[in-house]
Amino acid sequence: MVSLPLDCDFLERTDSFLLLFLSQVHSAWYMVIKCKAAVLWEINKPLSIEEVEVAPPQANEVRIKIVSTGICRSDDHVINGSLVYPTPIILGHEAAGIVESIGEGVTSVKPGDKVIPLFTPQCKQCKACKHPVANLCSANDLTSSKGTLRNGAIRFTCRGKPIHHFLGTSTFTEYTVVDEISVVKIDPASPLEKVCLIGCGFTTGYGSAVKVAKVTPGSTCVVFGLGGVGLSVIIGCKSAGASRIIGVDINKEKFSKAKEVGATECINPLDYQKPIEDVLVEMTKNGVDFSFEVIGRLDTMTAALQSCNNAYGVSVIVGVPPNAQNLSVNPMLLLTGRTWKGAIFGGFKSKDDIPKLVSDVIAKKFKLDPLITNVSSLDKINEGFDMLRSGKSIRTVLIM
Ligand code: CND
Ligand code: ZN
Repeated sequence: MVSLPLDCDFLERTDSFLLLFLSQVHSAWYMVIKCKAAVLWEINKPLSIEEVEVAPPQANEVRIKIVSTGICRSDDHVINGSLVYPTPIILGHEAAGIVESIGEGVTSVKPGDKVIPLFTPQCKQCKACKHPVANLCSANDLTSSKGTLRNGAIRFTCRGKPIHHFLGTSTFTEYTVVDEISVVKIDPASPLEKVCLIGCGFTTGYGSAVKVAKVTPGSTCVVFGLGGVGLSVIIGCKSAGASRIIGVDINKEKFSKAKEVGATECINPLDYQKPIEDVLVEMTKNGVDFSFEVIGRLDTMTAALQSCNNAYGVSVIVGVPPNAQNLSVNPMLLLTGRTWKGAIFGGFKSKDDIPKLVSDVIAKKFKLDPLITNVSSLDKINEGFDMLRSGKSIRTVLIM
């Protein structure tokens, strides 16, 4: 916790009014906060709105008042069991908020700062953080799936039971506690009800195009899956100067929005007799320069790979695949010269890059508005998930 200078010398020098004030502030900092949160007690069940206790932040931890949080398909992957995490758990990883209190040793944020929690942390010490390009900090909880803070701690309790953290963030709650490496200060002018999308969807998609694939001017791209992340890939392809951007989705309701953000054409695999990769190779005379799988299915990952040019195409896996399933591919697909890669969080180094992306939003370099189709409240979170599953929403943002 923030240590106030309550040593003996200080006590003697300080008048009683100031001391009373300081002790009240001090105890407020140590207080457990009771607030509302959406708890997943077990998989394949709706989230339950509960009163939870949020413990104060300990050393190198930060307690955040969440202001807005988006509903991403990765949260749904946990609900349906395709991404495995321990339950009970508080999901949510795409948010913006305000620091409420800080633990001892925290220097990069202070109470009152506007912040974004980071589901991909940046410790700046591990090999990945020190690598010039890599961004998967070894302190991440995606690969370990522990459902705790970095030191194994849990700061949520509900009905007397400890409730797990998700990806070091847990944002479907009015207050959360994160490690300092999992939060970054953003511009005080940030519109918090929108920049939550910088915490996952926009950044993941945009970075997959500009940073991971490194889309080139005049190139042809195909994006499989036109949800919030896929549309953000399209925004990235367009800003990198791609001249042809083909959207692929089995839900044609997604096409108008895809065109609004930059797709030059959209196709539905259900409209064709032959495999969609063959359709794309024909349409583009030997395959696209860059392809992106932004759904999280094994068949579309292979189709995306096969859609790119066999000599120089680059295919990026963005979608999170179902747990414990493997792909079998003919290595010839790669031997001829294709590159197959994937990335978390669009390859961005979170602490370094998020504040810049937020500044770009404030400077109107990108618009997040087309991605936000619904604004709702924490109480209506299950309806928000239903909208995502039925394909009726792109992003629902919950305002807390
Ligand atoms: P969302 O569900 O909004 O979009 C997926 C889209 O795919 C929908 O429009 C579907 O209609 C479409 N679709 C489904 N099946 C098919 C199919 N067979 N062929 C063509 N289209 C299909 O999801 P989202 O945009 O929130 O997330 C997309 C994926 O990205 C998902 O797997 C999520 O978990 C993942 C992701 C990855 C990362 C990362 O860091 N790599 C971060 N966040 C989310
Ligand atoms: Zn996400």
